[in-house]
Amino acid sequence: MTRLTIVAAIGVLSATNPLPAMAGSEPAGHRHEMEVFSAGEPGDLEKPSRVIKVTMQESDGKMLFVPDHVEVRKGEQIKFELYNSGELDHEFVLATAQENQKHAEAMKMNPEMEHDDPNATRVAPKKTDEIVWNFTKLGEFEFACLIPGHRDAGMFGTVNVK
Ligand SMILES: [Cu+2]
Repeated sequence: MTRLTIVAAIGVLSATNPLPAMAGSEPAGHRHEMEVFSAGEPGDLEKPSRVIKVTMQESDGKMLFVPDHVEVRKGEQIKFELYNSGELDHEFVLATAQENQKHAEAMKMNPEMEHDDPNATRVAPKKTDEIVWNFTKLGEFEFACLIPGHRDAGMFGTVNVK
């Protein structure tokens, strides 16, 4: 699967820059070239963050985040400390619920798609990772696991920015 077909499959990038200008430092996985994020902005590691620990897990046929609801003040920077306590890989993708739903559908067609964007990461079993995020916008956002079937199994949570 090439990068271009993945981008086409997602169908969200109407103005993708075809030049490889931004490709130099990119890790594997797909990246959205127009870096506009619905849930705010990537965090600044030089600045302080409030830490919120989120566990990713499976139990009784369900997949979930604990906690599955977070309250944030507008302008607050949050460091999500992620821990996958389950047996499977899980993702944390921060966007709007609508975007995550669309993206999850796209991933059902491209299950090997992985995320390594400022607003998203994939965490292997028993591993940890972090997402530092600046919540610059009011509203309700969602963190979800977009590995096929996981969001449908309950693997999403909400962030309310007030
Ligand atoms: Cu998952």
